[in-house]
Amino acid sequence: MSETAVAGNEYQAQIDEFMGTIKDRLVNQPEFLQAVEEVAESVIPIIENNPKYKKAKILERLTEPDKVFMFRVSWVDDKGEVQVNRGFRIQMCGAIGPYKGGLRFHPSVNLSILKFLAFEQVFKNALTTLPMGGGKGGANFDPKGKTDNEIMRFCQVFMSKLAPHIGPQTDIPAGDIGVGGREIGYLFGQYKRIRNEFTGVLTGKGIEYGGSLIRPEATGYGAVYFAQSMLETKGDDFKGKTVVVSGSGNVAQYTTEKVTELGGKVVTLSDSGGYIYDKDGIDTEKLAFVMDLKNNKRGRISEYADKFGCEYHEGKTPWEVPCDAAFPSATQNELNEDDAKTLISNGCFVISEGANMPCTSNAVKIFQEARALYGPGKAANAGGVAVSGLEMSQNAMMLSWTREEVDGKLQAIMKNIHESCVEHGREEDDYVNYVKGANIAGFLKVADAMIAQGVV
Ligand code: NDP
Ligand code: 2IT
Repeated sequence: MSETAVAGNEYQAQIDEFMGTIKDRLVNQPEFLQAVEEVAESVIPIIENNPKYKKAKILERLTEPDKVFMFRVSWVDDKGEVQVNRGFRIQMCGAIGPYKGGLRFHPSVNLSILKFLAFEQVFKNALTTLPMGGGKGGANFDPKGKTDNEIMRFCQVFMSKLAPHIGPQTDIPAGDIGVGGREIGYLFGQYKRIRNEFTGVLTGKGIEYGGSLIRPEATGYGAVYFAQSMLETKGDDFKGKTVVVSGSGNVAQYTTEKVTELGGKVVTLSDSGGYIYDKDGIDTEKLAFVMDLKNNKRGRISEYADKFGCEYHEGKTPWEVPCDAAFPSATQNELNEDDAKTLISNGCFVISEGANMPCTSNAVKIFQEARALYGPGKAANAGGVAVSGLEMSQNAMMLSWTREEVDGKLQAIMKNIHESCVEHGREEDDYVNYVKGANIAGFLKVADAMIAQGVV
């Protein structure tokens, strides 16, 4: 039996007891509970063996946000009709630096989803080795089908409401689903108008006004670098590997670019409508089409199949396609237990999460039982926020680094995260449980900082 299984059994009563204390008041927050339970399973054995963490009630404090802001965003659409949305910012934990994390604009956005994302961000940011606390925000706004002017008006009202609560030393938002370069530009412009100051209050900015080179590429590249490190533990690499990617947004695009550069073949991309399966591989030219389709024309991935004459599977996810490696890069819980079984039985042995919590808890168990190389989002997709941290450094110093410098630092950070996971996640049979490793490494840094700063 593996160490996880033994530890899981040994501390199950304490895990259940802890989850029992928070479950009752969080019945309506399933995603948040899912994220907390996974961390609790990893860190409760540490807490039980270190009375200082227990006495300081670190896990109890980490699962209650520092602050939550919720606000109305009313704006007028192009037809002159009044629209009302709900905006949020969760400031989860500021023990190791100012709150840092993305903004998501998607109709599904609610308190549970943003709290799970903010909670994950706390551990992820700690793993990067940069001084950043954890936060997340967004709105239940659907950017699909909106004109540029509507997006701008929405962003301006959203920022008017958010501005009092953020700042370059307080809380630094960035992009996430539905928030890319265009939205960050409008949000930045409005912050500057209200505050009359030009500061690094947001990351993911355009290169002309304080952005960092490699920030757009960082999450996807980082997820591939992380997978590369996992492969290296087996003396393997991406050459000749068949790779399945979900999503077709920022993370999926640059994952595809880096896998291709390293000699792998990406055969799928998806969006909420379905997935395309291109057996010949999505080469540089085809990827350029996807980037134009998604980032400029804001079209559907099915148009790829029309253009290049490949298969399109409406309403389906790409996990049924045989592959060596999978990069879930769309959204939470997009890969379930059955998908995991299918992937494993088709020979997939590397899973690197570009998205946040894309695999259900049962899917993760299937991967780990099969002893696959499984990199959880808080480790594998940390490259995005890491380069956001590097953007903050460049803004503070009022200079900008070259592509090579930033990419070099990103690679070093991803290697370091991989090493931390190995250090804290190695099982008795030498299998690396990257979930356990990432959770423990992130937790220890944040917990020690909290203890040092007293009960605040
Ligand atoms: P984008 O908005 O650029 O792209 C999102 C992609 O995911 C689109 O293809 C979208 O399809 C698809 N998608 C979104 N929601 C759903 C859904 N409910 N069902 C099916 N497909 C869906 O976002 P990003 O690429 O930036 O983000 C993707 C994931 O990566 C998210 O989980 C995010 O939290 C995570 N992440 C992002 C980072 C970043 O720096 N951007 C950093 C770390 C993690 P459609 O257009 O049809 O909605
Ligand atoms: O989930 C994430 O790490 C992000 N969306 C990026 C956060 C950031 O501050 O760059």
